[in-house]
Amino acid sequence: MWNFPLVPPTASKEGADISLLYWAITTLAVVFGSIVLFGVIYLAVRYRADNNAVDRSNATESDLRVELAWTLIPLVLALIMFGWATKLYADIYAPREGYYEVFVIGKQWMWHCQHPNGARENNVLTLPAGRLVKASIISQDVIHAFSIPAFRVKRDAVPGRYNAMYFTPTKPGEYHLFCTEYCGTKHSEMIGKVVVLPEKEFQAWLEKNAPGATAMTTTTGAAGAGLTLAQQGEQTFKALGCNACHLNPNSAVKVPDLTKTWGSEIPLEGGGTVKGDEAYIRESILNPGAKIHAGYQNLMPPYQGQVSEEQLVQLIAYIKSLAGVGEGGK
Ligand code: HEC
Ligand SMILES: [Cu+2]
Repeated sequence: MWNFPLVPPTASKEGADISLLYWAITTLAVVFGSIVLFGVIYLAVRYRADNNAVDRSNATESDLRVELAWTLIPLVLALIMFGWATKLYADIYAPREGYYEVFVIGKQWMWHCQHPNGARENNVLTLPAGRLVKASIISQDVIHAFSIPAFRVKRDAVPGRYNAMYFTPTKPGEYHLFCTEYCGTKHSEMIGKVVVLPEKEFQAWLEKNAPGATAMTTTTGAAGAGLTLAQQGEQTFKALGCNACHLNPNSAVKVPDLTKTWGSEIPLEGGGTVKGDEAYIRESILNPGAKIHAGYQNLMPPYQGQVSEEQLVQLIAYIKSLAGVGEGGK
């Protein structure tokens, strides 16, 4: 059937709020646009050169009341729109808690998604309806943008940095997923779908797609079969030899306690502190010299070029789990 909707469906809680703002601004624009347009047409016709019926003798040159009205009314309306939009943006993009977290890695030209239980998907993101979702988005190569029009959200996928995006899918169904930042030859093919399932079906889906389960959708091979994301991280941790120093009572090198890294304020050599979050852990692995934990020496080898984005996501999940942090943050 021919189907060409003018606006995408609205399928998230945040999307409903954004749609309301969108239609309010559109309505205002149409109303004021019409006043101006029809005013112009009316005046152009009425005061056309050959219309002798109008009296032009006492033409008003200026009127302060009119000037004030068309300055102040639009100003107030613009400020209201600004305030409304800013509040909405801040509410939607501010860190929130109690979420279901997925990691999204953009690469030329696909989206790779990882779930906490270890399930992986390419160009498909399966999510539960009615739960707050946090997508931690990063790129492996160039800048991409992760956009779900039905949820009215989008966030850049930037190399070297995790960008968080929060939303609450409300309606089960299938929705478009786009890359909305030109990223090379096959940018237009960097599309996929978001599948929203009712909670129960979602749990069943998770079980079925957990690595090691029979109906496996894994494309990246056996690494970490049967393991959650954090457990895959533990394996990676060992495979990369991190445990030669960390979490090793016999380590020859004095190292910070990784079970305390996540979520704490870490004192830095040379003063200042940094929050133990994804960004800090990522940098500590790739380029440990950038920020030295106070009281320790710059003895950790840089792993830049030796760990993939997928492994970094696993390592972060592992270090997070060491701090006793389960799903949902905090
Ligand atoms: C040769 C020993 C050594 C190895 C191997 C090593 N590290 Fe480190 N690591 C250190 C030292 C020393 C520090 C503290 C100095 C600093 O901040 O760079 C540190 C700091 C860290 C920090 C910051 C922790 C904090 O609380 O400030 C993280 C995270 C980390 N390492 C993760 C890893 C991971 C993951 C690996 C394996 C990919 C690894 N390390 C391999 C020695 C090591
Ligand atoms: Cu892209």
